[in-house]
Amino acid sequence: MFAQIRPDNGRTALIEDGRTVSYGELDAASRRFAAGLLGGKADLEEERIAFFLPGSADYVTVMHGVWRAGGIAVPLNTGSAIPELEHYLSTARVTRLVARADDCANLAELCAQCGTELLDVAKLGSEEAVSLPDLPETRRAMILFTSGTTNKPKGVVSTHANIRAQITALIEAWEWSEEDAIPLFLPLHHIHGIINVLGCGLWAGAAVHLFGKFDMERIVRGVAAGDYSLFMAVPTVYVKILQYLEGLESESAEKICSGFGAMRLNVSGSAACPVPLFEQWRKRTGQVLLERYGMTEIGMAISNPYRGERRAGHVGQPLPGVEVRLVDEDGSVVDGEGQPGEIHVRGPAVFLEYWDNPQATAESFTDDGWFCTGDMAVLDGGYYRIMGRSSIDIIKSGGYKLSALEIEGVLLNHPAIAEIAVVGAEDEMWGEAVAAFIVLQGGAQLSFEELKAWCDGRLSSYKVPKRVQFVEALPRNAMGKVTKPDLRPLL
Ligand code: MLC
Ligand code: AMP
Repeated sequence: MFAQIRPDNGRTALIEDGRTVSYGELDAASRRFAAGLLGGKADLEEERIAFFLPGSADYVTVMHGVWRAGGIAVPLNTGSAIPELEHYLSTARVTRLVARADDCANLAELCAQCGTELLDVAKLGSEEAVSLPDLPETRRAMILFTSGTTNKPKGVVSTHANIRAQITALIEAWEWSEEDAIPLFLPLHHIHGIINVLGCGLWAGAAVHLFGKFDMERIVRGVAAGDYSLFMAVPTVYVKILQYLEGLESESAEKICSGFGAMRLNVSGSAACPVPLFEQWRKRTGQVLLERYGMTEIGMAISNPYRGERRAGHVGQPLPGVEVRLVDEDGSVVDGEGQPGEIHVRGPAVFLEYWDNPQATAESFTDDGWFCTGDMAVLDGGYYRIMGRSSIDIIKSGGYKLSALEIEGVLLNHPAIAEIAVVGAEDEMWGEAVAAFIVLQGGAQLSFEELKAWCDGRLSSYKVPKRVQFVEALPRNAMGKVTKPDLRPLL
């Protein structure tokens, strides 16, 4: 993976706040960083090194430095609450955490608790010339935390070979080249930002423009100026841009729309792109969005074609090197069109395992090596169409996958809450919004505002319920279990 930074291509790798970093500089910086991490050792031997950094040249240097030194990179969500970070550090048994000086003060107590050494990113490079380990591609490279139908997020482990397969499939399918330029504003603890944008960009020798976060004004200024050839985002971002354009005078809006129209590709994914959004984007910018389907565990699996019909409401066909099948409720492989089934995926891009969790790993694969995604789809005129997820306990909000059970588990610690059911409520902006039905303890009082304030520091902001209904009781089935599907129409 790291080998793909070509130091002598004479091109710009990263652009951050007007500062450019060439491939040669990035290569040298990541080598120095690797040497600093190694501190005389020959190989980090899969030591877990976490980093708490916004999308920045520092982030890229650290990630590649960890890889070059033979460690496992654990990029953290800089928006996480401390208890969430504690889970990541302790689950992955992280030995060292790299952060900026400004953040170190806030992380010191946590690191002391977890027995994790805290390192200031500015102080870690070593000028000493060291030889870096020669690593097999089977070496574990990265742990990303993902929510599922269990209470706490699980660590998805990918090897260098997995990452290579995930990246090269997209380079081939979407015809990435070193002439490309792309803005990167998605969070860098998920594959959309890490693999589809940063990984592909660097592999291709393209220019990646770094924004620490989604900064509408700066990003659309770059679009209007013709700075980018590619744009990749979650549907919420496209909704936000369309809304923003509505508020502009027509000349400024036109410049931005023409900027999008002049790009060679706009991609949407991580959540369903509603057909009206697809149509509005085409009408406003002239771009036909390319929708694709993926998952942390498998990279991108299915994509509409770069050349050929991009069909609204559909995700297309399997990417190069990816095998896909649909399996119905009886466990039979679906043969042909029009019959829904769970998406199963196989191939070199599929992750190795859930970290330290052989049971979850075993449960998510069939005996013959297919990964069971939990997403339902149907083949419809030669194109896959996603129908939803088999579990109501998984919510997709703004492209983030959230576990209803994790959120319920945290909120149940509130002294006024007796019972709670969290669900995803349909939402035009966010796809789904986190919604909670709450039964209060007898005599207790709690307002929505008080609940939100209580969540601060306990949950990342996008996990905090955006809609709440206080109810007398939760509906139950004959077995006494809360029946969530019945709740959604009430929102
Ligand atoms: C934030 N807000 C939300 C929210 N997230 N409200 C409802 N639902 C949510 N999910 C609120 C905040 O509380 C705040 O409210 C206001 O919106 C602005 O918050 P923000 O964080 O500043 O928003 P913004 O920066 O505009 O972020 C929007 C976004 C972001 C879409 C850019 O959510 C994002 O980056 N999402 C992408 C996640 C991603 O990369 N997923 C890929 C996973 S990998 P207030 O009241 O304070 O103003 C994967 C595989 C695959 O899925 O296939 O790719
Ligand atoms: P994550 O676990 O965060 O990687 O999210 C992966 C999940 O996002 C998938 O299992 C799907 O449920 C969802 N997803 C990704 N792309 C799409 C898409 N194009 N349409 C619908 N759902 C999608």
